[in-house]
Amino acid sequence: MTHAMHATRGDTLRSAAAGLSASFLAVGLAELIAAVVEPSASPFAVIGSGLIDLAPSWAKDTAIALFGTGDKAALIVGIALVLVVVAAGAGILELRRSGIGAVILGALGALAVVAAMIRPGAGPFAWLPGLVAGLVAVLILRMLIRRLRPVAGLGPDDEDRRRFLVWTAGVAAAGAVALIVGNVARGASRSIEAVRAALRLPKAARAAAAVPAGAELAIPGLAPVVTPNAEFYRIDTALIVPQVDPADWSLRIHGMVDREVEITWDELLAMPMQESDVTLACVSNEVGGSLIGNARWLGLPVRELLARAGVDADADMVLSTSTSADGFTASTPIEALTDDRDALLAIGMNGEPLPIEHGFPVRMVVPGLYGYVSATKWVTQLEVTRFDRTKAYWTTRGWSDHGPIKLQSRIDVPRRGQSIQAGDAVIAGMAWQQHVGIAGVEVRIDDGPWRAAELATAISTDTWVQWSLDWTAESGAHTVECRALSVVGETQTSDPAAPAPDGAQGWHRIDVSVA
Ligand SMILES: Nc1nc2c(c(=O)[nH]1)N[C@H]1C(S)=C(S)[C@@H](COP(=O)(O)O)O[C@H]1N2
Ligand SMILES: [Mo]
Repeated sequence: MTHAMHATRGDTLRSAAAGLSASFLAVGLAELIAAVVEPSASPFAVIGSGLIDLAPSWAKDTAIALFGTGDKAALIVGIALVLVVVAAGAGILELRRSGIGAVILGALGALAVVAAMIRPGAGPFAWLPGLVAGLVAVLILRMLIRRLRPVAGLGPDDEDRRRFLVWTAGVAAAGAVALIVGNVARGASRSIEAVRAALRLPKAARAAAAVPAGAELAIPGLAPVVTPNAEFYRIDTALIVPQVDPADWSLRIHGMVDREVEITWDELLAMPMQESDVTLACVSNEVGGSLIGNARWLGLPVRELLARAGVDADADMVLSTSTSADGFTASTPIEALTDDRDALLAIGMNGEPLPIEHGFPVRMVVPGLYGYVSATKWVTQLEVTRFDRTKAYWTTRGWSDHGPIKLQSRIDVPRRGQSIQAGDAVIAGMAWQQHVGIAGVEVRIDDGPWRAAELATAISTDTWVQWSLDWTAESGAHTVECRALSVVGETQTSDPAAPAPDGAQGWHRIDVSVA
């Protein structure tokens, strides 16, 4: 037993600190290098993205249910916690048996290298941050632990321990500096935000009519009928938001077409733009959930570009692809892109260029379909193809091929579990079935008779609509439920279903206590 030793409790803590500070410096340097040479190759981002892609769809659902649109922050925190445990463990093991901790940290570096290189659109230096992280972690860990080791059978003396602490603190400080410099460097690459801010949108050739006055009931607590961009839900698989410069952007239409078409940003802007109000919804939205929002989009109808390319009669699907650094795909039934609905290649959202996290510079928006089969952000390719030839990001993960939005309604006021005063009260919410339209909403209290709510003026059949009902609330505990009726005579089903594989269904039911 020449290598092994019995560490004191103090040395165990010190060795854990060595593992932590070595790993902290490694991560800091890797983030710094990534920020400079290849922002999307940050080890955190590539490992996180890899986990997102590997995760089964129930895990996506659970993450969204637990953390909502903070699911990505939760993932990063999770990875950081795992790293802290592994790094401390590597330090402790390295002190006990030279080489073990180094192998563990080296393996983490190798994992980061592999994860970076297999990302779609990985650049030529994607391997560099992970490699540097691995080497730095191994060398620094060995250097620090050497200072804790007994010399010729004696334990390290106090002077050695003091020097160990100075070195460990120095390494951690260097890691902090690297992280800060890396962040500043990353900020400099945020210039796409400046490009966006300087853009002026073209005027719509076909402008939308003003939102009708009766569309907004203006009830406190009720979702506004037009969702401000800053409050619009965000769902995507991109840990690092793709930064696409319009000057470098182009869209290629290929596959089962008569002639391939490629258009640049300037060519797109020169085409006649159309404005339309469309409510976007996520298939992962639970009954009563908030993964839905409505905006006024400005863009070019997709059918005009498809007509230019000439679509083969056998094609039944268009596979839209996001920028290569992202690699998301969606499979949209071709009728939804060629019929008379306003399926857009959108560049504007509520009067502004698309926010970067909502797909700048160009995304798809298709009324009536959930986002996972239609709303590709940072879109760069449309492949005209067939459902029996290829699948898309979520449809290879068990979600349904066709994603028409289900008839749904939600209670916003009162909030679930809220207690209100007895007397005159109001119940209000939203109802939607995009591209079909809402004919009415009914409300029932304590399993009593269904009563018709008052419907606000719909902006169009492609948008959600507000509803409200006056209620004389009597004190006690009550349940409130709602259900929507569509313009084609359907009544929202009471039969509950989870989001997977084709959208949640059932009635929204809330408990309210009246004082
Ligand atoms: N590039 C890209 N586009 C994407 C996604 C994605 O993960 N990547 N997610 C889709 C899903 S599932 C939804 S619900 C909508 C959400 O759009 P939003 O974030 O603008 O609300 O974007 C769609 N477009
Ligand atoms: Mo979604």
